[in-house]
Amino acid sequence: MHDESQHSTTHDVPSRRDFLSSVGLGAIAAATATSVTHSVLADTLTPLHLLPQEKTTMAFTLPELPYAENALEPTIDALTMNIHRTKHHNAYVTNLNKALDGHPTLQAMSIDEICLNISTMPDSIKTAVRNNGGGHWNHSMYWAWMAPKGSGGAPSPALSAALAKAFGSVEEFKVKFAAAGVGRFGSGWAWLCKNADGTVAICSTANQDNPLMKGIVDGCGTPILGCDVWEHAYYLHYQNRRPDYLAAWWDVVNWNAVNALYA
Ligand code: MN3
Repeated sequence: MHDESQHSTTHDVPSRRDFLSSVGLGAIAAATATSVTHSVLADTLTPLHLLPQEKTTMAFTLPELPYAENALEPTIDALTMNIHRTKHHNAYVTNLNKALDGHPTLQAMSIDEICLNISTMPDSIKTAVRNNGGGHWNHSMYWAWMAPKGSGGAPSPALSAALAKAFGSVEEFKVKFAAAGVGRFGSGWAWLCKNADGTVAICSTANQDNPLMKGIVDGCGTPILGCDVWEHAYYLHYQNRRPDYLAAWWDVVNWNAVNALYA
């Protein structure tokens, strides 16, 4: 465990340096209307600082979308986007902050570090941090992993080669990824992960767990793409038809973001 007595609110930069220093969608929170007209994250992804950039307060905050709420229609309707972010995601942020209250060392961590160090969290808050910290990381990335149709680019040559090696082709990857999402019983996420040797693999997790959570989720690499398969992600438009949501979702995947995370 961390020695919280030695630290106050002023952590220096290295201590909260993001785990994936070369990849980061941190700018998502800062992405404002001025940057949303491009291929969405192309700008904000360089230099990718994974999620929360330097926090200016001890509290985590709900990121803004890097596109309009209706920008993903018809694949994902504006009302779903609104409820999903301002209600569901916001609740994860609120409850994460509540759980971390009184733990300044943990508050000073980035959300990447929180997930990576989930096993070392105090027992009294571990479940709350796992659920709500995972929820915050997963959703912040989910917004960044999507882009309006036509603006998300395509898999890079390097990523395409890795997908072909692992799954036969990019199209076969999509089928297998969707199957992982459909096969997740109840609520959870489907993931594409990069292994240390550059190979890629698909996995899925329950609830708000993610592959960064070593000690809880083992055997997965670093997540470079994830899809929310909780019913709240698709129910208004697709009702019970999770396979239809997963099939349509490729229209709004932000491959530029995935490529950057793979690189
Ligand atoms: Mn969700």
